[in-house]
Amino acid sequence: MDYSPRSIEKKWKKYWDENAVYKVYNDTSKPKYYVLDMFPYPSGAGLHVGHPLGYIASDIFARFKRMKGFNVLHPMGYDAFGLPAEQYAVTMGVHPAVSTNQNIKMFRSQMDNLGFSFDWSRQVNTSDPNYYKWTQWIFLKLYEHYYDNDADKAMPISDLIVKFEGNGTAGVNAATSEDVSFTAEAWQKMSPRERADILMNYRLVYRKESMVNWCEALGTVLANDEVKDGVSERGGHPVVQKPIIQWSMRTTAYAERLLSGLNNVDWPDALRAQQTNWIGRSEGGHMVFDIDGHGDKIKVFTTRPDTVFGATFMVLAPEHELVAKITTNDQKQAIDDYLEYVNSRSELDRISEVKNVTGAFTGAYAVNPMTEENIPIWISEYVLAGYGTGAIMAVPDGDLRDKKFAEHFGLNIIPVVDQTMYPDAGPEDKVGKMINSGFLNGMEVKDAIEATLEEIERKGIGERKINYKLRDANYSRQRYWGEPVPIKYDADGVDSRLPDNELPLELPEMEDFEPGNSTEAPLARNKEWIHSYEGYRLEADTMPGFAGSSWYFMRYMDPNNDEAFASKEAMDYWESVDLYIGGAEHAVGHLMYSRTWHKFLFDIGLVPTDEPFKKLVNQGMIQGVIEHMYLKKEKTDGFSHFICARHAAELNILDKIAKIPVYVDFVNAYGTPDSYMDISSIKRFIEWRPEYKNAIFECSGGVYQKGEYKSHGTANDLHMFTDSEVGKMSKRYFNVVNPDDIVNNYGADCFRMYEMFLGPLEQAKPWDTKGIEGVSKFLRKLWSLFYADGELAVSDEAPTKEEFKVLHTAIKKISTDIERLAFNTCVSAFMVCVNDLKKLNSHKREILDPLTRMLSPFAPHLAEELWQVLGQEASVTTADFPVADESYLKEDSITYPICINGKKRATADFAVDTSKEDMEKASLELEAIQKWIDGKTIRKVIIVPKRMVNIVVG
Ligand code: ANZ
Repeated sequence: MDYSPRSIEKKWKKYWDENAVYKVYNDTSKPKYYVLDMFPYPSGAGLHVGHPLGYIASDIFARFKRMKGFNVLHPMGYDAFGLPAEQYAVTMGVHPAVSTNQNIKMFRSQMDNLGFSFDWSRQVNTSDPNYYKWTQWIFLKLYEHYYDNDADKAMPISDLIVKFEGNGTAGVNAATSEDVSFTAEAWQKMSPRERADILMNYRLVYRKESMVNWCEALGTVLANDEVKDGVSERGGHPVVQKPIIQWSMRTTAYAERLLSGLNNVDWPDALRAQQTNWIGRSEGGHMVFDIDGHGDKIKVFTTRPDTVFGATFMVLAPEHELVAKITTNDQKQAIDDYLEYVNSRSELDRISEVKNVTGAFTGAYAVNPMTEENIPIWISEYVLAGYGTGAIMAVPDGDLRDKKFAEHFGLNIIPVVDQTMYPDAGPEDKVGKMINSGFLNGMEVKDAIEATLEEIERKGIGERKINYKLRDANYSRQRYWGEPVPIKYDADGVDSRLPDNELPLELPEMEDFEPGNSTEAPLARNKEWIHSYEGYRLEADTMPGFAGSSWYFMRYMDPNNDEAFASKEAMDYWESVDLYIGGAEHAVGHLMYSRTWHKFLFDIGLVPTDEPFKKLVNQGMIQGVIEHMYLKKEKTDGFSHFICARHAAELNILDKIAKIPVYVDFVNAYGTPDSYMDISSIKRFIEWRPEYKNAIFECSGGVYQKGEYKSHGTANDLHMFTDSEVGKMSKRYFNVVNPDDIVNNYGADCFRMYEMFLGPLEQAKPWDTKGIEGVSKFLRKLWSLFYADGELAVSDEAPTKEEFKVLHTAIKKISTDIERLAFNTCVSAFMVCVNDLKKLNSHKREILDPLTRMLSPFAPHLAEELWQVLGQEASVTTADFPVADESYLKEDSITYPICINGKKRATADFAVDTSKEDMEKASLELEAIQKWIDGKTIRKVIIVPKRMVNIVVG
């Protein structure tokens, strides 16, 4: 029988399906292991060969753990709400629910094709009302809690109300949007609307007017991580700043715990560093400056309080509330002009372009609390409204931006830190001795910072403060395709929640779901739905894409529960994710949001751990080969003129060339530097791009045009070299490889092993279809250990020591490498093992049985078939993973070269445990040695264990 992946794979998929082989029970008698993939959003493009890389890796690991005796949870689902799914629907002119379902079917069939061991009975779909009921429920829990800084956890808003009733804000230390303080009496006197507004300042999801990234083309507000270089990440549309009222999530309340939690997870250093920078903790102090002739004061945040004697001016963010108040009549025009300029700039422009120094003087002066000198107050775009207090004391000697500003506008510069002892240090290094700084003079910077903080606290003009760059996450989308927010407003605008028994608040069917060109969300147009509660108006914004993905991994534990998002028993058993594999692009999005939600759910006792993902691995991207043809920008005799890439480079005319990406399969032997198109590929190219049917193709070896060629030799000599590079796999470059095509040709097992063989999981690597042949040959060779010349060849003879050694060497290598997720070296170890067995002509059952079990995580279909060939009845997935027997790996004897004065004169085999004395004696007795030492004096015999015996004679 020959190896036929197609029929084998079909047979075993059916078997797995019919026998529910991958169904997972919450069987607490076994130790658990949870392997999670980042679930895909079901886009219309389907999977390409890059997507399954992580899925194959996690599947191998899940299967391995199962065979090691663990009860393994390995689920899959769909992140189906959100912008991408909706945009696809809009482009295709179908309803998102319809396109999402179609896409889910396609994804499912593509994944099924690859032989994954997912328990599909646990599938989640974030756009399914039975799922988003719980997303809404968790949202309401966030809404009903605030962050108590003293308890360092989330607490019920109802407790806060009790505090307000008793003592007002006295004794309340909570995470808020704004500092507020009031008495119990004031609270009692407030209207319901006023109270609602106060509570919003505390809720963990809250409404607030905020400047948002407004994208006209997408008709929505974008999160910061959806904006790249001032345009939307999807589609590259312009983004401007606009104030609207919307929901936010108080992620900042968790900043410190998000940071410290990174010490307790096994994540890649690069990822932890990204989150650390994103959180951006900085230690310093608040300091208050009087304004000359005004009652108001300016509060600044500084990381360098020690430099206060060098603070020669102040800068407010243009949006700072005091700007209008303190600007003098003389300066009003200058300030107004400047504000107009700033409005045209995005936050990103403002922080990235430091080259141009811009600003305007308010005409007002502050008083430096240490020098008691008057210092001018300016406004400038480099001070951001959303960070610290939106105001700074400017120290030209300590901060480069302040220095540039002072130089540009001719402001005073006082040196305050002498760094001559630290020739390599810059201002940011926080080293040096204080000068011109009163009581700080002579102190080292670090001590001076501490001394200043003590002094300002003593004087009552400031206090220590830790700031974070992290911002609260935007939680509103003015879009249709998302979870409705279960909040209603009465006629006075007082918000309240929907009761639990009204959940899910279902997204209504709407024909016209596209975003309009205002900030109003599409749901607001559905008057019937918006007013479905008598006397109330429902919230029209929907939740952001990250809502559903912030907790989906908990739902897999108990996916069909209607009483809770998952039962306590299920969560106590599965606990949290042991291994999470996914793309590095989610570092500060999904992975921040889900950690925040998880910490919140932990605070209120709903999940058993503080961190959701113990170990995390980012798989590298699979890249594509990009092929370009060279087209001359100028036509020749009115014809488009393609030129051989090599030739163009030689002629040095690259500036006169346009690069046209072409389908990689038009190109022969692609891969740098020898990719070329022959006449048949040029013909296929013309069929694909008929606008070039008359073009001139100037190849190496001749010219081709309109079906005719002029060549020095035959048509076969015409080679049109292309330009190959490794880059993104993308439709744009016509280099997308669909896994289904590979599976059709080679089988899923071959595809799986080949993807792993490409290189280390974490590394980016180019897809190269050529290499797959090697893996396919390997599988056929493996098959030939079972079937020789089409006949069953398995024998019950006892294996030799050598055969056992080959097998156990592979078991040892593969089992350690799987644990390290080094699947590429596992595949090589399989290849070495099969080659060696082939050389030994081994067909023994005692060897093939463990080999088949070991193969099962990698090539599951083939392993099932071979397992059956070996006469087994149950699925190989229920068998144990083989264990290496070290006794087979020990060398019995070693062949030593026996040298005289360093020259090899003979060899001898010694058992590994032979003593040095015995080796020396035996060596000297060898006949071949005797003749060399005859009559000479033996000065020394050197024995290097496992290496050599050297006899020194003279
Ligand atoms: C005086 C000073 C002297 C400063 C000195 C630095 C060096 P990080 O580490 O980023 O937190 N700053 C404060 N708020 C700002 C805002 N809204 N926009 C722009 N800059 C702001 O840096 C904090 C420092 O950045 C603060 O310390 C402040 O300048 C500035 F030798 O105060 B410093």
